[in-house]
Amino acid sequence: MNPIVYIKNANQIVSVSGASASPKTGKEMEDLGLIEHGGIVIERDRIVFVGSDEEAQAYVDTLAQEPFIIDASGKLVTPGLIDAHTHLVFAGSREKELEMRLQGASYIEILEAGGGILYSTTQTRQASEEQLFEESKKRLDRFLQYGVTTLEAKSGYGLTTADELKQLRVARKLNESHEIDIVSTFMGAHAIPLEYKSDPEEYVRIVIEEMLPAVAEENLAVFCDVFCEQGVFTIEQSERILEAGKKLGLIPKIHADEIVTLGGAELAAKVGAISADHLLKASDEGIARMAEAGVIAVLLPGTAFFLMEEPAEARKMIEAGVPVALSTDRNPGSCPTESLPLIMNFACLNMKMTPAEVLAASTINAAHAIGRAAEIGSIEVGKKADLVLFDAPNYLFIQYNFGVNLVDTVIKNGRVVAGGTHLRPTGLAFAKEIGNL
Ligand code: IZC
Ligand code: ZN
Repeated sequence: MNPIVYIKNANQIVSVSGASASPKTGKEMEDLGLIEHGGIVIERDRIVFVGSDEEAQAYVDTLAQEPFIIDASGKLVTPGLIDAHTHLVFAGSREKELEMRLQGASYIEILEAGGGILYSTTQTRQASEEQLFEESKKRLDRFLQYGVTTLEAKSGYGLTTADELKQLRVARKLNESHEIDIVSTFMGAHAIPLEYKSDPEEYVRIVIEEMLPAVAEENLAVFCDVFCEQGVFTIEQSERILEAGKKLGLIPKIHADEIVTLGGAELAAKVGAISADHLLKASDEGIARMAEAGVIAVLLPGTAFFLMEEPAEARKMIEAGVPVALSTDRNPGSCPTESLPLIMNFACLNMKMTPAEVLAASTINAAHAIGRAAEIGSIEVGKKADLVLFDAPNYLFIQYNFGVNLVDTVIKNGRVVAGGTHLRPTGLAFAKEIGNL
């Protein structure tokens, strides 16, 4: 018989329903499909019922078997959080750069001096697949504790065909073995490696003619991303790389207008990118083009915070009708955290997104940004049972009691897979029981 799990008597359920076909924009981002005193029923890995707790009880009463009950009294239930932008797979760390930046060096100066991404590239090239797997798995475990059930992972610390493939193969293995689902992005165009510093065009040629076909051949990525930035890849090079990716079936994404206003937002609209990410310095024209083309703005306020920069103009984007998603940008240089809830706090407090918009942005809109909205991102019948129980009475509370892990229980594919700092011993025993189903 299929196991049935009944999440009983949640104080509040944020269902984020009704936006699986297209991402939420404007005022729609405020509509969370709230259910007070709700219940959810799960069969195997799918949600089969969501509604008031009385209705949920009536639903399970009709079933021929006893459900496992998860008591959600006093708790908030949301869809599993989705991180649509991470650089998950790398070796080593860059804490020394924090000190350099505090002494006045800029992120780009550190990169131009052979540090930054290039330092992580050296470390990643030297690492075996096993080492990369272990280091990245630790980060994934932490993501899960913060309620993340699906994330996107980019390559881009290999910068040779073999080393890019190595990173993507590690991401694939992690996807196969870890509770978190991983959607991969090829980002060979993350930096010009030192050996091509005097001939960046030759590196672009290698990305287009060697790396992209190899990635497509092994079916190792869904998306192709480019660090389109002054001193990294130009608009023209980015366009060529993304168009070449498109021909091989890879959907474009862009690191756009992070440090200077280069026209990355406009390029995202032109090439039909699924998302443009960062956008700290996006022009009004770029924002308008993104709205017209339906490009999702993946905003990364943890990066702005860690680089001590002004964050993206989220309010302007939402008012212009751009669908906004939120993500960590987890990477060793400009955002070393797995706490998506903390990023949500930054979105609220530093970008003035409302608590409702923040939740839409880190669930259904993030699902759209990785092409998974038909399966995840909301609590609706038929979707995957990826859920987070927060030790919070309502959704406002998780922005108010900021910077602490309020995650109580994480459910992935209908199974309890993690508890946060508040999971009590009884909860752990229960998690083991359900986890072994
Ligand atoms: O390792 O610095 N911005 N890529 C673009 C990054 C940050 C990652 C890094
Ligand atoms: Zn990034």
